[in-house]
Amino acid sequence: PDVCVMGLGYIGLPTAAVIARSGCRVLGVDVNAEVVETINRGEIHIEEVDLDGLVQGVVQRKLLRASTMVEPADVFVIAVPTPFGENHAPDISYVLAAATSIAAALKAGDTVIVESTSPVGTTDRVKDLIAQLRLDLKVPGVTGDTPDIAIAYCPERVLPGKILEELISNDRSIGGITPRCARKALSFYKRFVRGECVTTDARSAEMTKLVENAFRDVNIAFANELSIVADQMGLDVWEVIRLANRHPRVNILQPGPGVGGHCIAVDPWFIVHGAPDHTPLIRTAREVNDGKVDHVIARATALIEANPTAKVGLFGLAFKANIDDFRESPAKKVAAALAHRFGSRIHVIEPYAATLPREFDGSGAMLTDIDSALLDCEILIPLVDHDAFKAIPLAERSDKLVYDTRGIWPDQPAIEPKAVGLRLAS
Ligand code: SAJ
Repeated sequence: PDVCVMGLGYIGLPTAAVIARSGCRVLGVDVNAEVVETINRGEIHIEEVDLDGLVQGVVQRKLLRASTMVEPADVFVIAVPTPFGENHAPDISYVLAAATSIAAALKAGDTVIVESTSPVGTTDRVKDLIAQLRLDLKVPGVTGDTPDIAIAYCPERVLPGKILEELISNDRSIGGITPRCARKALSFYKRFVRGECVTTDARSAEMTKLVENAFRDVNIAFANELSIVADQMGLDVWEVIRLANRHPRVNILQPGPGVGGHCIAVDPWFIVHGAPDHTPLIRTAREVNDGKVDHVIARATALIEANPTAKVGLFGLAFKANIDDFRESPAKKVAAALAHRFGSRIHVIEPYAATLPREFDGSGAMLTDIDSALLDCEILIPLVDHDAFKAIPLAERSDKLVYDTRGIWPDQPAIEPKAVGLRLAS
């Protein structure tokens, strides 16, 4: 192959497919043999808009193939997960394991690119590891001015649901271990990226990725904190934000039941872990966003307890609007907690789910559709801003008790605080 992509998950598989479509022969490597077989059949194991057709096409044209074993290639792209472990310490063991298997296949002239979101210094660790494993190769930043290989860090910044589009249209930061490494990586990305590719050093590129997601987390935390204050004061936070955003330099994000997904709730911890004494704001933002889940559970519980005969429709389980990804979802956490507390009173509406996730096992809650929920439930609690929920007309919900955690029904009349059991807006 020309290119070897390590890790065939939400980033690796779309990336491998897009590179293959640009005409390169791509080998995708994953430790999971089932994933490898699925892709070699031209099928996919993850959900992403238009990815199935693309993968099927490039597999048929023999441009993409999958394996559990690395093979020699000109460019290696590492797109494996970097979870966090105890005390939110980043775990880069998958990146180092991928680098170890790549090291064995490396030859002079090759380029190694890390794309996995990583704490600052990870690409240096990869470089040192390769230098240690391959004493016969001149490694940039380690041995001499004319290294045999190039090593760079180039984070992705694609939005789930729009991955294929953003992989091509977004600008990229390309951080080399040396400027020459950055130029080498740049020429690779130019093959399939239409956005601007900006070169820098590896550590700055690593930090840039973390900063982007921490920026969003801090701003969402601001909105979530406002919503808790507004609850306490009996104000409509959505109205306040709408009005404040009319200021030409104010742009407050949207409160919700918490922050989900696999990046925004994780990456800020990598910064905190790297500088624990200097990150009170980033740390607090994480805590505010995690704490929002408990606030929503408490408020919903009060409303449900204040109306002991009412059935409850919980709208949405996904971690954000219009996608079928339920992993790390605050909506799912809220819904599962309420399901285990209120059992068969809970009706879950999630057009993107065929069955309730295992977190609901034994709770007695049921999955239903929008129309049945509107017939059966007196309490409605939107947890995700799916378009299908937003489209429910006021006439169908005007007589309901609504706790709108996403602000999807701005025309919904306010309800009497007594009916809501709103003592504990804490
Ligand atoms: N959310 C709110 N209020 C908002 C915006 C988002 O509560 O105003 C919530 C969402 O409902 C969701 C969470 O935040 O639970 C994250 O959603 P998101 O759409 O902000 O981001 P992700 O996780 O889908 O993707 C992010 C993106 N990063 C940024 O926008 C800075 C994406 O560009 C990154 O590539 C991705 O993380 C990643 O892989 O790092």
